Amino acid sequence: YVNKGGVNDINYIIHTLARLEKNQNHKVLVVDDSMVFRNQMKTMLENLFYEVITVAHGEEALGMLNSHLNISMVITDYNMPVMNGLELTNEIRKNYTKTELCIIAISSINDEEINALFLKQGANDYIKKPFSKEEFSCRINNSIEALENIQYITNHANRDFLTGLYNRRYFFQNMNEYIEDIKLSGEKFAIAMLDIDFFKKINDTYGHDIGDKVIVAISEVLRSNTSYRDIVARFGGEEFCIALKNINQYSVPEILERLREEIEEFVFVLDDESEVKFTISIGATYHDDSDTLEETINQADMNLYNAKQNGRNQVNF
Ligand code: GH3
Ligand code: MG
Ligand code: MG
Ligand code: MG
Repeated sequence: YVNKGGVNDINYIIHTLARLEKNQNHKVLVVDDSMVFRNQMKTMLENLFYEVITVAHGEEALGMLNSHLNISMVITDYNMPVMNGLELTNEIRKNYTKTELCIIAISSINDEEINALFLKQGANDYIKKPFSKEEFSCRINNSIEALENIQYITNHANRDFLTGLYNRRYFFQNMNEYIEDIKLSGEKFAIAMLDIDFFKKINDTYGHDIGDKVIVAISEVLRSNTSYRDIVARFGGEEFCIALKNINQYSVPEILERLREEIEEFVFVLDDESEVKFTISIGATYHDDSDTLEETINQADMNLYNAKQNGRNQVNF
């Protein structure tokens, strides 16, 4: 229905067609007690290329959100048994922010306050029945587009451009929140600082571009040899910092030694099929509850200095 309702603006049509392709990446959860309306919504959304899941009430919706990662949008009715749309919106917002999930409320209810109430509870938008298909598709697409933009910006603010690893800013933000969270549980973590050995020589021998590719290759080795819980960050040039979370004290030297070996064994093959090899030095320490994050990082950094002094390609604890 790109061109229904008398809209002939070519830019609008081009924009909408471009959206259809992106919409395929989004799951939309429709919550409505009326089967007729659920099916009608499903058809309209599928015509916009969204992947659609439908449920008949709020509790089912909450269960679906918990079990399905990656739902981008919830479209909820107001009048439903068990839990009305406002209560559902309120429940969802306890766990999902507007930067994670859009909520759109739809109702025919003739109460002027309802629309503001939904927005106050955290809905992104409100659509009053009856509505045209065109209004529906514009509002749904607008909210999804805003979500995409926020997620794009957030991702770029948190990550290093070259490697896609987390950046220093995100590392500190995440770790300070984590340290607050583990105060009660007593969970332990370790910090490792890593620096590529004789990296200047790689740049001087093969050029800066190959140097960059080596940094990317090493990033991938670091990522694939750590847990999804760990924070792997590029702190600068050819220096990395890893937070190993929720550790069993005795496993850390082993994990880091394996990481060092993986990098030592890694072969970077150039276009002319010649091979580049490199090693990394690692300084690490456990976080002590009485220390600040900065103090722990400084300790790891001193240990990295010692690893370099003692001959490089080693882990110093
Ligand atoms: P060491 O074993 O003592 O660490 O020796 P090193 O040569 O690696 O010395 P250092 O860590 O001090 O040098 C880092 C060099 O890495 C300096 C700079 O030329 C290079 N470098 C820093 N950032 C980048 C980057 O983003 N890309 C590339 N290609 N090189 C970088
Ligand atoms: Mg209803
Ligand atoms: Mg360095
Ligand atoms: Mg170095």
